[in-house]
Amino acid sequence: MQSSIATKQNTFADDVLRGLSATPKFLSSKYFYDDEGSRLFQEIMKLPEYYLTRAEFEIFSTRTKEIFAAFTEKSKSFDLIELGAGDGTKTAVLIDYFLKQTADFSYLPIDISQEAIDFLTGKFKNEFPHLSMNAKTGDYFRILETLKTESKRAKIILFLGSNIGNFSKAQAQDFFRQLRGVMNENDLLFVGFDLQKDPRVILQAYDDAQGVTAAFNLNLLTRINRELGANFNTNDFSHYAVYRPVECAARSFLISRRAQTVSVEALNKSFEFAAWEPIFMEISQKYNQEMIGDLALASGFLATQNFFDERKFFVDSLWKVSL
Ligand code: AVI
Repeated sequence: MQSSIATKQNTFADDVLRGLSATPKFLSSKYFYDDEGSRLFQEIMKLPEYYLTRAEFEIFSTRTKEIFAAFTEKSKSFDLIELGAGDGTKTAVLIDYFLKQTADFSYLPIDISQEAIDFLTGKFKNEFPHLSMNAKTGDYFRILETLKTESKRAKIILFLGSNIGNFSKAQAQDFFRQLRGVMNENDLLFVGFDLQKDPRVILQAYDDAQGVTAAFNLNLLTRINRELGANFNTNDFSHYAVYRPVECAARSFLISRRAQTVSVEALNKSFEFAAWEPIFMEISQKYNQEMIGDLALASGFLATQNFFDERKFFVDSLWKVSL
């Protein structure tokens, strides 16, 4: 189960109103993950075109020992904190190894979705009966703020799966700066970035042949229908993905296939769509090593070690707090 990567701020209705009133129109991809959206994302992760999950899993499976050495270099005991933990498949590889090393650590998954946390807790209790686990639901930064003083142990914060890619570069910097603010000197950050590669490979990952990514995007319209009483007809919109190599970003849109009016009961408002008008749905920013180093520096960190998969499709980058 994938969960939302963002923190709770505005309501869904506020954000839909803002996005559909804007020019150009947009909707936030953080709302993709209702039950059906989470199920579709699970399907995406298994698609032949969607290399990201497999590449990061490869890193966790082949570099486990070195990752453990890097995590325990300064502090032998630590809290392993995962932001937006999802189903924990990749983290399970690390946890299994850490437990075998009799490492002194606790696992603290944090998510804004109670459902995601309940699923993960059940799964890990079963898989790792000896794991000390303390799951939390709520706003990342508020929880991390309380942990800053509550726990004396070093924090190792995981932000995996290229979740950072769904932020623009400015939003990513802002997010990391906020994280820096709740971290202590010996804490570490471990971030998964999708890397630049053949643009065709990237584009296919966001425009798969089976149309699962299209369904994943369209599902947000269905969610707006259900939760806000809108009357979107999903057949009147089509998914369109682009990858722009200069900006290193994949973007997805829903295109209105005809001129139409959509009403949203909860907002007491109607929205006009011109024929072929786009709604911007999601950014998936891709990085290179230089961009990662710069982003770390700009947000108060130093990127100290990078773990790549064999094809260099993906990197998990270890960041230290810069003083
Ligand atoms: C969750 N996130 C990292 C995914 C990505 O690759 O940007 C979401 C996704 N969108 C379409 N396919 C997958």
